[in-house]
Amino acid sequence: MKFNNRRLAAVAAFTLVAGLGLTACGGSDSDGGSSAEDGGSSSSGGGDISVTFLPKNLGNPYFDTSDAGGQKAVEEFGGSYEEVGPDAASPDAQVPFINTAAQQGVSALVVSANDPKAICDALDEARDAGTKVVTFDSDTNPECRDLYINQATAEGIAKAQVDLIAEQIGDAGEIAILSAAANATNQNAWIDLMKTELSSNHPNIKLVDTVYGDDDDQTSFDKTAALLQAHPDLKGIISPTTVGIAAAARYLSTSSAKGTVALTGLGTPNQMREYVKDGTVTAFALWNPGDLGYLAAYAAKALVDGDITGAAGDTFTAGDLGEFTVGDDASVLLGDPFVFNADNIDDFDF
Ligand code: RAM
Repeated sequence: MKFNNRRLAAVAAFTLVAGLGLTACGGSDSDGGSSAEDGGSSSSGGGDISVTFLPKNLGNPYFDTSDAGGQKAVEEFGGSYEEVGPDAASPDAQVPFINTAAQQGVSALVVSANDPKAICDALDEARDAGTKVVTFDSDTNPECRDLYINQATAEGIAKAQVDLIAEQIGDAGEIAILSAAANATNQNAWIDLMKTELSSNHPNIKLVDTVYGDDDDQTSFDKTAALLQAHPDLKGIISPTTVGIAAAARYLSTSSAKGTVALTGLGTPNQMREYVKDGTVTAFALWNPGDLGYLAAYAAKALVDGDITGAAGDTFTAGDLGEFTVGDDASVLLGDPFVFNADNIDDFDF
């Protein structure tokens, strides 16, 4: 994976969300992950620090990109990298992978959680065995990990998506949410805040349904079809998951609802490009998943080295991304969400 560390100050002018610092990322050429169950692994380098990335599930381009960012960081600091994970994003599917990593005595685990509680016992055991635990993307309960790497504030992510749908449907009418797994910490936090934002500032938008595609392409596709059938007056869908929005766009692009039912949410430019170009989607948001994984790997190293403990005010340097400060609840913030549209989508490759 190659990084282009050009800061996209010029592109910021196109965004609906102010103040971003998104880094363009060239290529999503990771090996797509591996499974502890099938004995596969994706390792590199040597060194004293071993870092295992554990995404919600394998086969999701979002995590391919985030974990490739992690691999780049681990290679920079001379550690050894591995990615493992389950096929399905279900609450406790990650437990065997956590147990294996603990038995292997890895220095750090970097995890995106499918459930805030279901993996906590396994993480506690790993930490007792000396493994540092960093959550990224989707957190556990704070007591289950050493540090959480947050892609953007939950409030900012929620508002960006509500602003987009409001703009696309004239701030009035029925909308639905197509989410990821029902227990996903990140999506559930964003959905709660989207509801607050809708009721505070968009009285004429009515959220009529929330459905769950489990971050599975086919399930998300089917749930989109069912939503349209159940709500004939639907004017828009927000899908706060890269898997969901891509599946929904694929469904809409060949349906009679194309162009009449708006779709926005969180997507990767490479998955959404054709749907922006064919008019199915106008604009959607995200951050740079590669930067998120890169930051998480450097945070793991800082914990392992004892440079930080997760206390508020701790600082560490994350390679090319520069210095970061630990905030409340032992969390570190990457930056702001970014809005992609027809004017800028070709500037991105991830
Ligand atoms: C999916 C996953 C991930 C989320 C993105 C936006 O890839 O659910 O956790 O952050 O969407």
